[in-house]
Amino acid sequence: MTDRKNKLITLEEYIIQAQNRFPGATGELSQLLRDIGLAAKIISREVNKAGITNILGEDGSTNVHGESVKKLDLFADKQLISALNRSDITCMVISEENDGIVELDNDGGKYIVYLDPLDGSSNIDVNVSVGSIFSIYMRENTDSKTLSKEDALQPGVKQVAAGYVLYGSSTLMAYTTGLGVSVFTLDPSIGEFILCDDDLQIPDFGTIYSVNEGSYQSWDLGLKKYVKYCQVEEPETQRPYKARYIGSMVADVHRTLITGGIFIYPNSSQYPSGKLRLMYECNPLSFLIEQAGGMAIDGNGRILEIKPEAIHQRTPIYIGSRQNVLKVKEFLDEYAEERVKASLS
Ligand code: FDP
Repeated sequence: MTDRKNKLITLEEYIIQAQNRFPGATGELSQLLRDIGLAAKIISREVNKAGITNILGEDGSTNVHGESVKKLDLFADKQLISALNRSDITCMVISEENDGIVELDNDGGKYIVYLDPLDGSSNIDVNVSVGSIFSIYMRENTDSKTLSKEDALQPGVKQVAAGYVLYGSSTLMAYTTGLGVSVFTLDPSIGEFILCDDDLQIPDFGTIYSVNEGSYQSWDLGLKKYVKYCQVEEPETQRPYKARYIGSMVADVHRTLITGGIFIYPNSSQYPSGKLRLMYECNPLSFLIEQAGGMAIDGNGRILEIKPEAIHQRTPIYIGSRQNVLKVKEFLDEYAEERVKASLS
């Protein structure tokens, strides 16, 4: 935890202090993070009173992935995009809720922002934690006036910042600019995010595994064997591990970041390329987890090194404590041949 325990530091102050450490910084990224912080407060307020204002439930449409859209998803999408449109910093937004790219009014904007405005939204109606995820890239091609999807297809290693806001028992924001992970909790009485940790580290090993076991039959053999390994009684290796699955990636990954362990959303016969989205779910959370000392892979290599081909691309993910991720990789590698044989038969 931070050693500045007796001094409350707000998100705004912290961002300015961090910016001052870089003499050449223009302050634009800081402004962008502050804009996201503002939208997060508005979304948090709405999430907390969702039942009262009858904003719960589906709006009747489906998003680009064919999933039913909840009213709060749309609200969160709108708030974040209009917050980003306030300052001339962001040229383009890609959001789970929009099929194509959303061009903002700022041709000269330097940044491209990916958003999952309300992750885990199937949990909204049952009062379970949901979150907003963001991932920020620099626009590389500044010569061309026109923007295209290609400008946005950069691998995760090129993120300049990423983070999430978790609307849980309290509202919390975690972000990284590549210099560790900082965490803030929203104090609703003063409407400010207050710094609670400025260098969060994930335990190197944890005793929780998190995966939707209902899909067990459709997994590759390596993952089946790994999950059976987690369930074996062996006190010397602290097994059996505990199973925990919220069903909101942002909440499951947040728990993993704090307590250690592993969160998995694999490929399966139902989702041959995995279900979760590379650009606005897996990349930002992988950046954070790596910055906290953990690991994130797609079963073969690092998530952050995947070369994206589409803005809404999906990927399998194994993310969490270093030792746990390395262990599942051993199982996946050991049974990789069976996987190839199965795909050929
Ligand atoms: P949701 O569909 O509720 O938005 O983003 C997809 C996601 O949630 C993740 O947050 C979550 O981890 C996963 O889907 C849950 O999927 P399953 O219901 O297949 O377990």
